[in-house]
Amino acid sequence: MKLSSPKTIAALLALAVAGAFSAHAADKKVVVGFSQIGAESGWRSANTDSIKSEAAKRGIDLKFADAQQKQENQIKALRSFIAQNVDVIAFSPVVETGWEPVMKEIKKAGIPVILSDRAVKVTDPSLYVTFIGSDFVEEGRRAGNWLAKATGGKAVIAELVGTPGSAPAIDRKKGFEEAISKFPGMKIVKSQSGDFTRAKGKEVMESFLKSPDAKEITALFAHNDDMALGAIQALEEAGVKPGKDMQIVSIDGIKSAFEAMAAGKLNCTVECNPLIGPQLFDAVNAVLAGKTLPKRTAVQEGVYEQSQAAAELPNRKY
Ligand code: GZL
Repeated sequence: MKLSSPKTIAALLALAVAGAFSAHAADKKVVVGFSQIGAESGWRSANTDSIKSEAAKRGIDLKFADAQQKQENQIKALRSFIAQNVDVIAFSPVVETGWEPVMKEIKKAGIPVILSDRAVKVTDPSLYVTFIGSDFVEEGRRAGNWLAKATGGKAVIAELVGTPGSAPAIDRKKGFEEAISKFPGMKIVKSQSGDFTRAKGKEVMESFLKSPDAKEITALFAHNDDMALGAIQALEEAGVKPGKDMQIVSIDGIKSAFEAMAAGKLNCTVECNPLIGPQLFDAVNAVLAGKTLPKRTAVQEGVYEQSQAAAELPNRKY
């Protein structure tokens, strides 16, 4: 092909222009819009820290919006990200449903979506590229299996449920009930939402303790550590020894849960890893590089009980 021919020059020109306007010219900062649920728990704060610090480390321009646990605030934030024409949108959906319309608007704007921490129920899976988060059903199963082992399959259980309609609340309950269904001597006699907060967890536990059959309760399953810690406070104020008079199992694995286990007030916490910032921005880079991603990116986590608490405490990053 002759370099001076008009055809060659046109081709070379087109290549040069394409390079200049490539999806991401090397010098342009990647802009990510992130809608976070709120700051309702120690887990959530650690999750936010992980996302913000990783974005800063990678020089990402992060537009961060805190929704104070309200879906309408998340939807407003998502629409503002469309208006700002960010490169990628990521969010942690406070509940599973009600996202289809705004996610269709995002798709129409040609902006890829990554789900962080919690999943959504949509009819069209092409509305998001990947979901990075834990297997909440397995977390519930692990909590149920631990309690069955600790109580010899006999427990009258009170349950503090997470945010109604949220993926972790629905799935942790499902996994826990599946695990204890194998033991006729284990039954849930009280179940109410504490909305994943310490304050509500305390309030609901106080109401459980006022009920006529309170004395029958031998175990507590809390969908997160913050509600368990609130319940522990309520138990102590009522003269009940948490971790001794009542076996308590919760989920998240935050530092305060390890401190409560070391003090003998909590019996087990099932880890739910909030430190997904690195995985999130790896996915952002992959999406912008045009790579295909698995629909689901799992997060690794374990189970910790009292005997391990003191040794594990110094290693806890959140
Ligand atoms: C779980 C996360 C839950 C935590 C709570 O991935 O969505 O929300 O378990 C938090 O502590 O509020």
